[in-house]
Amino acid sequence: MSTRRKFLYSSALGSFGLLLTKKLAAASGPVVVTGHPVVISTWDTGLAANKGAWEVLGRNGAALDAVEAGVKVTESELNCCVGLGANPDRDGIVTLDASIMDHQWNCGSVAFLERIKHPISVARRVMEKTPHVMLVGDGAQKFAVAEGFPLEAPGLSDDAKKAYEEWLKKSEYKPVINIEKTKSGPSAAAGEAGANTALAAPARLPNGEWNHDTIGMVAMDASGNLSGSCTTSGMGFKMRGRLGDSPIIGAGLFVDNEVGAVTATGQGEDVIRICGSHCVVEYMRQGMSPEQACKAAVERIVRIKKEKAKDIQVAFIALNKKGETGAYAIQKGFSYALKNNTVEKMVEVKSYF
Ligand code: SD4
Repeated sequence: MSTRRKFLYSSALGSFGLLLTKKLAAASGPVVVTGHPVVISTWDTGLAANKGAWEVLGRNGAALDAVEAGVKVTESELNCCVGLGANPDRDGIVTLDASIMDHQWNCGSVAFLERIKHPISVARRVMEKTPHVMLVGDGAQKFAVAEGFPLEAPGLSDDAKKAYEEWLKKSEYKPVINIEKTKSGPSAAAGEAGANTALAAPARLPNGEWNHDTIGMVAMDASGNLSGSCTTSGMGFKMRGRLGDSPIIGAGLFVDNEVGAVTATGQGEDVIRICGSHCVVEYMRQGMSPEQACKAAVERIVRIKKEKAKDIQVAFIALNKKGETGAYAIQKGFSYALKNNTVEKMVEVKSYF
């Protein structure tokens, strides 16, 4: 074969090979990183929760088991915003929301659930034992009891009782006129509920902290599979029956095992309106890094909310298939907890403001 013919032959083979490689890559999906488990979760409480998750991930357990075990740690703690010790709604009753999703698009959630200590585990039972994705209120509680979850005594933790009494006093709660809205600024309302002061929950708690917190956790196990969980009591002193984003798959939590896993915290109404966690996953699918994707979703909320964005906090945390993590928030002060084989730390998160 002449040199020129050899060259043409080998470059044709080369192109064919390249084409084949590309096709195979497309058919088999993204690179799967194995052997490097990682877990991230929202806020400081995430450190202890990650430890719980690591008991599973560290012995090569499944991400799904890890994200359930991890957030159960927070549900068991006395906490303003997660579990039965948390702040109640404005009628003085604690109602809990939770969701869970695995690496095969299986998902389950509970909302408006009372007197059950581990809503995340009930969400998992909904996912695994019913043909449904979501159970709420009495139905969710009945299901939980039938599944053997103890019905805890009604009532508030001492801390929540104090906070509620304080809130009632300061806010001069009345069903129609809600004075804390004026204290917290005109955009302190729970989303578009702002049109009606009676529907607004305070943007800040009596101690000045943002009135929201939750634990959201996403993890990748040693096999490279992703899962996520999210559990909360929602906004303190919320209108009775109010649901946030946390129990809504695609809003407070979304896992796509081909792309990444995302969870949200903050003012749920504004996460819901852009299907926040799903939105971040889709940005990552388009090639953005976890942080870029979270930032793009935050910017979308800020664009929608305009001036009102100054008074709300929303943050996303994200994990992609390479095990890379990132986050972004509207306001300063948000951080997430990260744990892998070599690192265990809090990560300060960049913000829009
Ligand atoms: C919610 N995102 O219910 C949840 C919890 C939270 O503000 O952080 N509340 O909206």
